[in-house]
Amino acid sequence: MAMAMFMSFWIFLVAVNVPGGSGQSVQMDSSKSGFVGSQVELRCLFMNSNPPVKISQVTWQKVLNGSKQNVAIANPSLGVSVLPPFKDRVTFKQPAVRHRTPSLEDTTIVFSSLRLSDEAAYICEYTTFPAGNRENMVNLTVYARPMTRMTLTTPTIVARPQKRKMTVATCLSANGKPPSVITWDTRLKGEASFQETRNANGTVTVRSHYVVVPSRDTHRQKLTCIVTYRNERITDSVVLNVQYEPEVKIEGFDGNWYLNRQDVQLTCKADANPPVTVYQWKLLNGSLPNNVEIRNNTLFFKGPVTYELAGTYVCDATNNIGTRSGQVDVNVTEFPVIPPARGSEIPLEQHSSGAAIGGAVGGVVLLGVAGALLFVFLRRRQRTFKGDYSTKKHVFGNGYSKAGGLPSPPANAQEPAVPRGLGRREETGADWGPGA
Ligand SMILES: *[C@@H]1O[C@H](CO)[C@@H](O)[C@H](O)[C@H]1NC(C)=O
Ligand SMILES: *[C@@H]1O[C@H](CO)[C@@H](O)[C@H](O)[C@H]1NC(C)=O
Ligand SMILES: *[C@@H]1O[C@H](CO)[C@@H](O)[C@H](O)[C@H]1NC(C)=O
Ligand SMILES: *[C@@H]1O[C@H](CO)[C@@H](O)[C@H](O)[C@H]1NC(C)=O
Ligand SMILES: *[C@@H]1O[C@H](CO)[C@@H](O)[C@H](O)[C@H]1NC(C)=O
Ligand SMILES: CC(=O)N[C@H]1CO[C@H](CO)[C@@H](O)[C@@H]1O
Repeated sequence: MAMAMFMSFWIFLVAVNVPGGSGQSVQMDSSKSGFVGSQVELRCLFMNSNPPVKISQVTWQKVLNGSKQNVAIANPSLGVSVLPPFKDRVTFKQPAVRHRTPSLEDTTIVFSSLRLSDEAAYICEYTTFPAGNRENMVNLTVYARPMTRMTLTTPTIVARPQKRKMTVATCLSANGKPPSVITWDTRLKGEASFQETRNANGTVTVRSHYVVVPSRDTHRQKLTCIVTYRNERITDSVVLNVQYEPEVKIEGFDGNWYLNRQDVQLTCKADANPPVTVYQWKLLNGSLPNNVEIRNNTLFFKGPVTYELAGTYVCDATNNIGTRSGQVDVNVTEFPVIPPARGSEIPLEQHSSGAAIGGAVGGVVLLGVAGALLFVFLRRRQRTFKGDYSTKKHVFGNGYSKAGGLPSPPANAQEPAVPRGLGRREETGADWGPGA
């Protein structure tokens, strides 16, 4: 509270120069400012108390580097004079100053079409009789609004495999006074460099380059330049267009290509800018099987799966920037791979607590009891209905059911059907986890 009162008192002192002295004073603003080309009023008021004095002349002067230069003079008997460099741009605000019997209490001047060179201190001096001279001073500051611009180095930036840093955008705030401050806002990982050039007329050009290593990750990233000029914020954004060679992967092999499966296919998926123009398929250490049909980026295998399909398939994808490959190891199994039963896995993964383990143990015990009961039941049936059992056996031995799409392996198959591309199956398995 006391602090605030002190501050306002201080501001009052600064805002209005009230020099000491008896009776008379000249009142002015302590400082004024304006932009190049604009106009500004420099206030000058003669405050007179008793006894009244006679104003014999009012002189406005510009003070720069300690040297004084007359700007305008108002004399009650001789009239008004505005001196050459200021003639067209400075006038007394009150018409009364120019009257035949002038009133010189308010000799405020209007300064128009401000130039940077007008920045100086200005003295308003009253010559009075019999009190002598009274004067005061105002500091005039001239601002120049900068020209602000953001540019991309090139409309399209090419990500080179050498991973060289390059300037992708430049932000410029030219010929400003006071100088601007440039900052960047982006999620791009990069560095900014800053550079300031002082011009002869007192303005400053600020320039900042934003440097990144162009890559797939920098494509479509937004880069914003924030120029702060006095209390203004000017922002400008660009979205990078980065060209990069294809990033290739092959989809379609699910780790479960078994003999006689129908309609399998491999698709070459490429992320590229610009888009891929050419896809090329090949089989490492061999030629593509006869029954494949290539349509755009997809390899269709006509007819049933055979062992001949196994191998490492490579897809070369090409765009303007380059060619990159993806590959997949295809293994063919005799029988379909049956995914592990879901029910037995999920509860264990979701709560790996004592309770869950207890439940699992309980389940195993229960399964054991059920198995024993079934065994006893079947033994009894075998003894009573022998023919019935043989029909069941026949059903088991029967081949592939059309509805499910996945034929079951014969009951007498000794070796388990283990896929050779096991890694992929673990990927799909993750989809059944707690997260899915
Ligand atoms: C005006 O500017 C001068 C120098 O730039 C400074 O010394 C002086 O204190 C200023 N006067 C006021 C009233 O701000
Ligand atoms: C004021 O003085 C500085 C050096 O002290 C000089 O560079 C500048 O040109 C001078 N300005 C004028 C208007 O004479
Ligand atoms: C200041 O100087 C710069 C460089 O010479 C110029 O481009 C700019 O227009 C000048 N500004 C003003 C307000 O005269
Ligand atoms: C494929 O051929 C290359 C040599 O041409 C050989 O080094 C490589 O071991 C072969 N790969 C397979 C899986 O046969
Ligand atoms: C595949 O290529 C054909 C021309 O061969 C074209 O008409 C079709 O649009 C393409 N399909 C896709 C999905 O790119
Ligand atoms: C041809 C081929 O890709 N064979 C692979 C099948 O899977 C086994 C193991 O999973 C690999 O060792 C083979 O190279």
